[in-house]
Amino acid sequence: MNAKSAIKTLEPHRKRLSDMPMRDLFVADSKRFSKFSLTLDDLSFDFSKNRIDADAFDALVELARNRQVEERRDAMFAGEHINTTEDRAVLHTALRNLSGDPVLVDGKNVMPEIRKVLSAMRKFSNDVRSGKYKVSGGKITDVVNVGIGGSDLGPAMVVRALSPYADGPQAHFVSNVDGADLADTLKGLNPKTTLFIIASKTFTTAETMANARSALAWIKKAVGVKKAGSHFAALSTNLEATRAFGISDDRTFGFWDWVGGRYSVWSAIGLSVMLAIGPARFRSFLEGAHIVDQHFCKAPLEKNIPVIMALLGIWYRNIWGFGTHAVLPYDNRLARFPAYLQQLDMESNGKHVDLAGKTVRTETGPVVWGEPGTNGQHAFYQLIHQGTDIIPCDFLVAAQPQEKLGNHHLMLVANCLAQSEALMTGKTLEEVTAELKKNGLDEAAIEHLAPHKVFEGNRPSNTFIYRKLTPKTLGMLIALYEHKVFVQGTIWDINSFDQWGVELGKVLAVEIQPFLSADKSPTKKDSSTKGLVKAFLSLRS
Ligand code: G6Q
Repeated sequence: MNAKSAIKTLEPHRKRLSDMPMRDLFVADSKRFSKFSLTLDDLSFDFSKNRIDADAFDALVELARNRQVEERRDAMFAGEHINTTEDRAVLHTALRNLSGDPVLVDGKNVMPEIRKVLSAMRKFSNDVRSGKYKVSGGKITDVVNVGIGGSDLGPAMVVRALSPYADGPQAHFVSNVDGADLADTLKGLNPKTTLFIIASKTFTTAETMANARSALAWIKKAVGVKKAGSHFAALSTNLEATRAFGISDDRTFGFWDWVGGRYSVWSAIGLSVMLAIGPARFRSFLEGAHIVDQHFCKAPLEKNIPVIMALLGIWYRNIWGFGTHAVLPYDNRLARFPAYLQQLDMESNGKHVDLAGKTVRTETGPVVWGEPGTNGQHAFYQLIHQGTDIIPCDFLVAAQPQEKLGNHHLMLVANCLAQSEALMTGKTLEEVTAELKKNGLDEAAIEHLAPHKVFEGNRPSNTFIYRKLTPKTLGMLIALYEHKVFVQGTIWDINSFDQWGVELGKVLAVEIQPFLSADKSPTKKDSSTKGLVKAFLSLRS
């Protein structure tokens, strides 16, 4: 059965559940939470506040089975070339394989190479952190990761999330080719004690190379040409280019073409993380992901957290027609987690053709977005509660805070739980009317105000509660979403591991750039592009 027909089998369940709001389902079944929640290690996943009943859930699990999620998962872990448009294996899971088992790519066990790079990263990190590795001004005080997309979002998000564990040099991230990014970052840094990590799988990405060259100029100016090299390290698969840039091989940390950019934080791309939190905690981070990998491989589909996350996403995207998905961490240090997931999900599953190159006949990846609660509550939650779009949400919250600060944490958790409750239960016209009556409003005032205060409810959400935002927990969370995205891609029959959609704009930028310094109109362009070039040139002087 093709993707569309398989997904369509869910339709009768939507029809049935359309007349059964979740609040009624909760009343009817006191065991709903225990039926629709799971625990994995230190993490609890509640998916009971979704528009499902036992039959719909079974049908969803059946969909995963019919779409051969298990077979394709096994193919991924076995190193088959499931990234067909680039003819590559997809093995970010090997980077956190702490089991001791071999992982074969084209018949070769890649684990020894992975361990070799990890051990080189470990040695370098220990040397930098202890001060054994010295640059012109002595011990490194600041590390600037220069990279973009997958070579930036992962480490930047993780370093921020794990800041309570950071006891190494201060980490900074420069990604945007907008000179403001580099300039703002370098302000206040001492070039004599700064290390730049040029993170680029290809070592050809225009933005990264432009930032790397400007960083090199900044260092050379301060310490001279001869000493500049020691202020640079590289994370790349392109040794020729790292050498040409002047970075010695012993400060170049490699990875492989079977590690996709947005899946690369577990690889050498995580060096800035390791420098910040140290090798032992970096290992815990890998361990968290490994726990999830094992769960994904071994747990039956109906108890498999990433599979369930994926199925619920399909349910809402394809059957209920909900086009966006919000990720709302009640954990301020996860501020960049939604942005990270945006790349993971939207770059992976924002596809319009299937594996055979045929136009897909179902909607694929949703728009993913979000901001930390409680800030979001005072901003865009209005639309989530009362707008005309239904937005399935993921709430994330820790049981233990990093800071013991009065009752802040209890307030935070209470808000998180209150939001999912409010979204689910809503508030009926009768309830609003009774409340306004109780407050002494007359009938006219009630009639005027009541409709505005009604919450239709029945708005779905998942909630993750974990013990604490530790390196291990963060590793788990990221891996859960990675596998969710994979399962959805499998069900939609698309390639989640390429990203051809980002190419066209890059090519056109190269074409346009020469027109921006010449007072000459790009003749072959549309009138808007020509007009914008003209406006730019006139405003420039
Ligand atoms: C991620 C993408 C993309 C990539 C950047 C940076 O999956 O491939 O975001 O990570 O374009 O690429 P380089 O690491 O090659 O500079």
